[in-house]
Amino acid sequence: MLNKALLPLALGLLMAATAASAQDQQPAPASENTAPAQNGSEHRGPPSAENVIARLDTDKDGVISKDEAAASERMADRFDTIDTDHDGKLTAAELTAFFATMHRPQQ
Ligand SMILES: [Ca+2]
Ligand SMILES: [Ca+2]
Repeated sequence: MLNKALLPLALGLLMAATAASAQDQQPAPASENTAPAQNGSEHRGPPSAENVIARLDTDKDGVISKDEAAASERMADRFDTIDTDHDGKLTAAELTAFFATMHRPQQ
C-alpha cells in the first residue's frame, strides 16, 4: 500500500533526475563551438609540419618529443612511424616527409 502511494513520487524524482542529467550534457556541444580554431584547422587542407609543431611543441624547442606527441592521439599513434631516425623527437623535416606520404594521391 505504501509503495503505491510512493510510486508517483518516485517517478517524479526519476524524471527530475533524468531532466537534470540531460541538462548537464548540454554544455558539451557548446564547448565544441567555443574552440573551433584548433579542430577546424585540422580539417582544412593538409596538415603542415609548422602547424603541428606550433600546436604540440609546448616547450618551444622546435621539435615534438614523445611526451608532447601524447597530447595528440593521432601523433602518439604514429610517433614511431614519423620518427624515422628514432631519436625520440619529431622534427619539421620528419613531419613534412610523413605528411607527404599521407597525402599522396590515391587515384
Ligand atoms: Ca618540444
Ligand atoms: Ca627524429
